Amino acid sequence: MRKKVTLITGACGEIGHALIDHLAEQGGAPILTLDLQDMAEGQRNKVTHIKGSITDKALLEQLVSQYEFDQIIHLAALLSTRAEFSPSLAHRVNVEGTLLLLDIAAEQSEFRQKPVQFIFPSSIAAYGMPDLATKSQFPNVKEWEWNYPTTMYGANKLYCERLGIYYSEHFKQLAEEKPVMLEFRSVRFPGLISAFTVPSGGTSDYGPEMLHAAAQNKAYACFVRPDSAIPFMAMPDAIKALIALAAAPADALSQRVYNVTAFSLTAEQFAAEVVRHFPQAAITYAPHLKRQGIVDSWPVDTDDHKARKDWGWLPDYDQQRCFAEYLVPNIKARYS
Ligand code: AKB
Repeated sequence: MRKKVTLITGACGEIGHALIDHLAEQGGAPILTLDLQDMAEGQRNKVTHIKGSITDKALLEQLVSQYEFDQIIHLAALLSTRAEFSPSLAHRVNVEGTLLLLDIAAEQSEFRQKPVQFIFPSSIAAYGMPDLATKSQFPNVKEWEWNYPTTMYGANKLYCERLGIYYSEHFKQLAEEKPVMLEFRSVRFPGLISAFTVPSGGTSDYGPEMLHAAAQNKAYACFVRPDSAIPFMAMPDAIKALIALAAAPADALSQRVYNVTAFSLTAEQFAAEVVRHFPQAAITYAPHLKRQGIVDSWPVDTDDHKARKDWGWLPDYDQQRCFAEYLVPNIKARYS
């Protein structure tokens, strides 16, 4: 008999790192992880780790022959800056990799006559504000507004959301008999900030980068203008959102893709928080025009009232608590 597991792809990334700790502590289903990297030493005993790519169909088929995926938490992706340097690779990983996993989840749902739950983190990159005037005129965007991403990553995320909805609601719609379909649920995250890992390949990275640099007494040149505003969220809240959405009863959900947000900051306000806690921080601004363009296309904040209403979403960390109680003490301990 195949072993029932939760499959986490991209498990060695920032979200994966925090999610594994959380799930292992909860003691739920066994966790199977898949990532191109080796699993961090401190997490190896918490999971069964497979080193490999989500684009490797033969590997995925082999995993299906050994494991029953009750839930797939699909984190693997090339982030927004990295994807601009390798757009076709990004499409292969972010879209084709997701399609392979959706296919597997769809097949498994039919085979076992029970939906596989498919959890997908999307992003504010799914939005594309045409200019700064529009960005400031519409600071709290709803899920279906301004869905005109300017990046490969954002386009990939938006399309994969649609694919997930297709596989959950319309898969094999012309067949005589309606199959048991997978159950797709997605959250659109703002820029995430972790005290324990430093991001790479993203465009919201200037926030966490300036904080981690200050904690190490390193000067930091921020790659966006001081007035650049986007939403951010503490990593524990991101994990909270994924877990709460996964646990919500299906009949409570009025949509499959939900905004979640915590607080919105300009780069200057972010830097002021950093300086408040690390008075020696040396932060300057050296805007990178192209990365600036990406940040300018993302909304100031998102409207997450649907997540609040449908599944009780509420972040634990506002701006003040995020820095004072989560980021600063943990980062200080990390680099001391
Ligand atoms: C990125 O910057 O690409 C990500 C994101 C906002 O999805 N952090």
